[in-house]
Amino acid sequence: MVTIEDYKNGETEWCPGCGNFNILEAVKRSLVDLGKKPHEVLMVSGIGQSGKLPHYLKCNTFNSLHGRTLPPATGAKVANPELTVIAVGGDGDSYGEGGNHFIHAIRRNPDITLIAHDNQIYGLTKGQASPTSEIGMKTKVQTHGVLHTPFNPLAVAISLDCPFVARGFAGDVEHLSSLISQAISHKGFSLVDILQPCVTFNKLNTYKWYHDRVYKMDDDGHDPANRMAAFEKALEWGDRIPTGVFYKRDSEPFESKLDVLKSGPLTAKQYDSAKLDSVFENFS
Ligand SMILES: Cc1ncc(C[n+]2csc(CCOP(=O)(O)OP(=O)(O)O)c2C)c(N)n1
Ligand SMILES: [Mg+2]
Repeated sequence: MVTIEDYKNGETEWCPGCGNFNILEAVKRSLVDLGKKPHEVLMVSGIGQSGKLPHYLKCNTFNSLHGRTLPPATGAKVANPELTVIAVGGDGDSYGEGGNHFIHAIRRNPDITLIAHDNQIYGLTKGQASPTSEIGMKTKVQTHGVLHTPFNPLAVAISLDCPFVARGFAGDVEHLSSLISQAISHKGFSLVDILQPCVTFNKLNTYKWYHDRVYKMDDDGHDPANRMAAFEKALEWGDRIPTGVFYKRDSEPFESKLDVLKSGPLTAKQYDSAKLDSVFENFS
């Protein structure tokens, strides 16, 4: 039997009260609830406070570059579709520097889950505005307030027909863990955007700010099969902020369409070094 203890790995370097603690707890609970053993799981991250999450889990991990979480996660899934692959990124990592990868990974549709720690700020680099920061938010760099329209990851994902789109809140571990479990279990690309207070650098979107606004769509009778309704919910942001599963549909993941994988994972195959030599010779 798998337990939380199996995934425990060292001390964290996050600030006391950081929303990342609850995200880490929710991820562990989901993996344990799904009965995933640590060697069956690969966590891939980029650079950021969020990118440290895999360091604090005892399982397979890969730490990529800032904004480059999804390409290695996709590559690993294709090499070994039997792995449960989870990509972890910040709002800057996933939607800023990694914005193009976000869009095209959804189109490619590998069976991986993206957990986006959306604290509406660049945490690691000490508090610059991120793609999801609100207009008018003042930072040490945006001294007159943010001018750009915030990026809406959920609306973008739904517009690309992403097979599973959800939003959780780091202040509600139980609900968040249920969303992460559903995302991991759902076939195809899954997005879980997580509202995550950054207690040090984001003094606007605090736990109280979120608690005053966040509600669960499940209690509202939202139908995740209804794409138009999902899109409308994705545009709701203000006095009320919806969380839960916005949209889901069945899909055939990228790796299932690849003939080369029909006879088993690439990682289980013997390679023919003579063939490889002739390929290398072509480039010499
Ligand atoms: C290619 C590259 N560009 C920029 C940086 C600098 N950098 C590191 S983390 C980061 C932003 C972190 O913000 P976010 O992704 O939201 O993660 P958080 O720390 O808030 O969890 C930036 C700009 C870098 N390390 N590499
Ligand atoms: Mg961030």
